[in-house]
Amino acid sequence: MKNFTSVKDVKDPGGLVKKALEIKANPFTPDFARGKRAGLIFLNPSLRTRLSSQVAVQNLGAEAIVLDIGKDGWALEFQDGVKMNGSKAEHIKEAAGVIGQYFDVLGVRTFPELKDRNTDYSEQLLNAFIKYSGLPVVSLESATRHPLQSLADWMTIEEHWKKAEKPKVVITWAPHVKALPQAVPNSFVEWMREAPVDLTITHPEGYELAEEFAGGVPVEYNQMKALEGADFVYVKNWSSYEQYGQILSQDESWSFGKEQLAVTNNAKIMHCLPVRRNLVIKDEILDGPNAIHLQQAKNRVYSAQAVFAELFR
Ligand code: AN0
Ligand code: CP
Repeated sequence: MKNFTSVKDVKDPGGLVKKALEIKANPFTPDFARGKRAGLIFLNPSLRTRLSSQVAVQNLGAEAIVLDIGKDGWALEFQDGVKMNGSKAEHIKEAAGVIGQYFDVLGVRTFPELKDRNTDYSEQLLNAFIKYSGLPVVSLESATRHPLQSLADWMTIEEHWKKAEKPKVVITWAPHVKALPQAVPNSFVEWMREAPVDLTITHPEGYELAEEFAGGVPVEYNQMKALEGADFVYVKNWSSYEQYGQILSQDESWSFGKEQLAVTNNAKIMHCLPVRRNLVIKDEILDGPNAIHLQQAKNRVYSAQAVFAELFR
C-alpha cells in the first residue's frame, strides 16, 4: 500500500479489517516503528481523528507531530503559476516539500469547500500533498472520502455480527442545519460494497450520492420502508451532490428516533460523530442500548494503527 486515501488503495480490505481487530487484541508494539515520525496536518477541525491517530502512532512506538495548518500555518496557495501578491503567504510546493523532509508518513485532513464540485471531487488539496511531500499519505478525511472512519465502521460491524448470513445494513440521511460533505457516506458505501453485507441507501430525493460511489446500490426513498429488518443503521447528514453543496431538506421526520428503531431488527445504530443530538439522532437512541457510536470511535485507534503500521514499513 502506497497511500491510504480510498478503499481502492487497499488490496484486501477484509484482510485489513482482520488485521485491525488483531491489533485491537494486542495494541502495544513499541518496537514496531521506533524512531519513525508521522506528521498530522489538519486544515479543518477534528477531535477523534486527531487523537486516535496520535494514540495509534504512539502504540506503534513512533512519534506523531500535529500541525493545525489551517489555524497555525501560513495561508497556503494551491494554484499553479499565480503571482502570489494576495493573502496567501506560502505555496503548497514549498509547504509540502518541507513537510516531506521531516516525516516518514503524512496524514492530511482537508474538507471540501462545497462550492465547486469538480474542484472538490478532483481532490486537488490531498493530491497536492501527495505530489509535493513525496511521502506515503493517509487521508484523515478528504473532500470526498473518510477511509479511516469506514475501516473502523467495518470493524465495528464485524465485531457485532456473528451469524452466517449477511447483515442488512442501511445508511440513512438525517437532517442538519449546516451543509456537510458527502465524504463519510461516500466512503461508507465504497467500503461496504467490499464487505459481506446487504447495503441499502435511504435519503430524500435530490440527495443521491455520486455514481462512482453509489452506482448499483439500492436506493429507497421511503426511510421507514428502507429500515425494515435492518441489522445496522448508519445515520448521517450530507448535502446534495446533484445541486452541489445545497441543503434541500431539513425534514425532521428523518431524525432517527424510537419510531425508526421499531421497524428494524433491533438494529445497532451507528454514527461517525460529531452528532447533533435530537436533530440527527435523538437522545432516546444515543443514550440507549442500540447505539454503538462509542465503539466506532474506539475502533478509530485500531483502524489508524493498522494503516500506519503498513505505511511505516
Ligand atoms: C464532518 C463531515 O460530515 O464530514 C466530519 C465528520 C467526521 N462533520 C461535520 O462537519 C459536523
Ligand atoms: N469521526 C471523525 O472523524 O471525527 P473528528 O472530525 O472529530 O475527527
